[in-house]
Amino acid sequence: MRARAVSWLLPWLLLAGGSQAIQITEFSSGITPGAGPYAIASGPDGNLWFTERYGNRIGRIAPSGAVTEFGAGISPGSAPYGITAGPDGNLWFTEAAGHRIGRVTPAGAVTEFSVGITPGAQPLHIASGPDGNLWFTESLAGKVGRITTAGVVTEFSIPAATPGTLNGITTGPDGNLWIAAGADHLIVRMTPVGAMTGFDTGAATPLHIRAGPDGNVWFTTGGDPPIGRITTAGTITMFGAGIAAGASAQGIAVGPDGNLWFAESGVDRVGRMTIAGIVAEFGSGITAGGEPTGIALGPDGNLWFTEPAGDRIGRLVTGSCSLDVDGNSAIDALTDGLMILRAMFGLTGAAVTNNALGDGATRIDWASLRAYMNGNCASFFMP
Ligand SMILES: [Ca+2]
Repeated sequence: MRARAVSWLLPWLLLAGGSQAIQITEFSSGITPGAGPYAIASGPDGNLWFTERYGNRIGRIAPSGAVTEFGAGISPGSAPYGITAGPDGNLWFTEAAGHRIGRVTPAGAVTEFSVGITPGAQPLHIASGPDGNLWFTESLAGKVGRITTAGVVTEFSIPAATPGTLNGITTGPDGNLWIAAGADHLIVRMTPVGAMTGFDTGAATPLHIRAGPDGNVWFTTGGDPPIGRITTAGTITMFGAGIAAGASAQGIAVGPDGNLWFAESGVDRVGRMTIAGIVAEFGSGITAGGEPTGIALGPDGNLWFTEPAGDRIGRLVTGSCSLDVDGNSAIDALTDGLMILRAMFGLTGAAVTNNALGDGATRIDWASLRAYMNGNCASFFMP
């Protein structure tokens, strides 16, 4: 009888739960003022890792928002810049002013590598390659570097590159490296053995670059139009509709919803764009002047972004609302449905959860259930 009563309610709940609630939260506790968090990447340890460009450290932020900073082993004045997870279970980062590559273990132990890197090369962005190595741009040297997880560096010259033009790098869906050569107005496709092809972007100056969810490669320009798409055959399309003037699009990532998400440092927003080019921008919850720059999909299914000018890290919940409120990977009327029903009747605490948690539930008390529903399903359950 009870099962039937809950069953008729669920279709309504499904409809009610369809609304999307984008929620942004900022974290600053534990980040040294002036640190300038810049790039951010998801680590293999369930945390996110970010560079502190001016703080000369690497930061780690847990999905709970707890920050730990690591500075030991990083030479003074190194200016950590790009960061990515390596295939070896460590994080790898560039030192833009130290002209080195750094490796940090999930425990925070840093090793620096400089042998084989052109003096003054200014390494900027770094990506995990299709070949088990790390690849990075050397902005001032006009080269792309490859470093093995053992620290052996090989450099490849980009013939067209003028000093200061190489920015982002990513592994494309085609198993090649894709490189943003900003002031040269080029996207360079490079095979893992160093064969290069350049594609003219016209007036656009490619900055950050990421493989998209659609088999293409997407990039930001920092200018106007802010977003570009390049097919693996080299056909380029630019997108600007719906993006605020002066957005200065920076980091770009693929969200849990299959959309592209990008940081807009000029207008303190995060933008969302479908692969068809439909844009929405979100600024509520971002402190003015923070200048969102780096962005990554976290291990918790949320998007995380840096605010270099505000010394903050932001978390954006895309609002994917699942009725699996107890988090056991199953939507069930007699557990999830019953608890939602009890909460809607105004019950709280154990009166919600008693005899209603599913086997293997990961949210096992009212506080975590309430936080999940309020954060993801646009509900407003009180304590
Ligand atoms: Ca469940």
